[in-house]
Amino acid sequence: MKMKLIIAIVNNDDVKNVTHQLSSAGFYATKLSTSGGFLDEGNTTLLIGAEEEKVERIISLIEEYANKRKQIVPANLYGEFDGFTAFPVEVTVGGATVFVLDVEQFKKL
Ligand code: 2BA
Repeated sequence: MKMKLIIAIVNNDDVKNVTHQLSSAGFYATKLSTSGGFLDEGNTTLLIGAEEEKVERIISLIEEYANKRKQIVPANLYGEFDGFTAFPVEVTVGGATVFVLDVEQFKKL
């Protein structure tokens, strides 16, 4: 059976809902505390190992429970202006950023 590794970066506000839904549906997930390189705010990276045919279901669960949100960031962080003239700029964050990788071996020892 082909295994995949789903790496999903989820907003901290949504992660409880997402992991609850995943485990209720019988999927395993590992949570890593991470932070975004741009906003420098905490988020959570989920590692989810699953058979290939379950990947779509997992992604749609994540999609359903990870919300898109708008966030105001200083424009100098956004790279448009320098220093004191910075006006806030709105960016859309999430719902989730998802990578799907092939797994060469999966073992529980
Ligand atoms: P952050 O890096 O803190 O990015 C937060 C939000 O800021 C992003 O939301 C996006 O709207 C904006 N943003 C990030 N980098 C930008 C840039 N260079 N120029 C303009 N706007 C930028 P999302 O795209 O939803 O990403 C949410 C979080 O997911 C990111 O937090 C980061 O932790 C992760 N992420 C997103 N894309 C990634 C990638 N290609 N590789 C690794 N991690 C990624």
